Amino acid sequence: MNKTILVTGANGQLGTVLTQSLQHTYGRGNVIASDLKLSERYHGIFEVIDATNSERLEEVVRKYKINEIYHLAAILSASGEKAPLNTWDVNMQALLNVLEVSRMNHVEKVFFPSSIAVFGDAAPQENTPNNAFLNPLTSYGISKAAGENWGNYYFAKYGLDVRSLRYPGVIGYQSKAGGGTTDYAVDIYHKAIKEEPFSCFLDENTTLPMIFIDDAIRATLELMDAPRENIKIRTSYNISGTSFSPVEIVASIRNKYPKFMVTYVLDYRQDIASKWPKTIQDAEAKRDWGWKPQYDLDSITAVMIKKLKEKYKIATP
Ligand code: NAD
Ligand code: AKB
Repeated sequence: MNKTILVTGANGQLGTVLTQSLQHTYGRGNVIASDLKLSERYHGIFEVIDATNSERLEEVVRKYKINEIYHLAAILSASGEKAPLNTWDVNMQALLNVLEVSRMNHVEKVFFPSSIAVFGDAAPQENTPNNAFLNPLTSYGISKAAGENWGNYYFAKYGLDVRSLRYPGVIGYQSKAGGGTTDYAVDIYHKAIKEEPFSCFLDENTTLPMIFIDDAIRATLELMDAPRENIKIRTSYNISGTSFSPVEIVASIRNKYPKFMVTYVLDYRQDIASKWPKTIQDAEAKRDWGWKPQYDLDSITAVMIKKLKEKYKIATP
């Protein structure tokens, strides 16, 4: 059967890259991108959808006979703490709409991105296992933990093929990061290649799990392509890319830009980051669908610098 795919939140950091990748694999005419506003830069079919509006979501699902949804629309951790109840409302309503519209309209598969934000200070911070206790401490993390359980519920009760990954902080050059606690690790490269100083909102020794965008997209597509019977975890899979602290990313960048200046001006995001895992254990993802990351910190730095220089048209001396 032909796939007809809907992506919600397609204008975001992950969505812009994922929709292109899906278009490449399944054809431009089979991928419908959607977000709150039309993206001028998008080439392909685009529908404006507020995912909290279930009628509008259903209208588009029926119009294109959608059979697969990548539900990326969400408010992330740092933006989320500015209006916690609104974050809960948006993130939960949007997900419940996607699950219910899918169930009622013969959508076969749903991808729901979860996050390392589901873990709180009750989980081990090193090698955090898939089944660690979840006590998320942000509204965003609470919505992701609840979302994982709703995905599991729709699979168990209705057989809806919901699959999920707990992404670490995603680092990519194609789009800006969208209001998360890990955003510094994207923004820092933009400053470095323009040879401007960077002000970091996290303490220099705060280690967090991170993943390069190519690894994140490949993990998503590999998870979604795996045979149904291989998917043993219907809440969400831990995936690991690499882990580093601000001082380590600065050192990696200084190999290319020895004069790169960084100051540390901590804010409320430090408190969020300090309760998240430092390293992630992803044995289940490796076992069930063969997950293997390809990028470490220095290879991320090399690609980020090269691609951002191309983007900003900065000549290599
Ligand atoms: P982003 O903030 O860059 O993009 C989210 C998109 O969702 C935005 O374009 C926004 O306009 C849209 N959106 C927000 N509310 C909406 C609504 N009501 N209806 C429709 N669209 C709406 O986020 P991202 O980094 O691309 O993340 C995508 C998904 O992956 C999110 O669910 C996020 O929680 C998850 N995730 C991301 C990361 C990361 O580091 N980027 C890590 C873990 C999990
Ligand atoms: C955030 O920082 O909110 C996201 C995430 C790890 O979920 N990047």
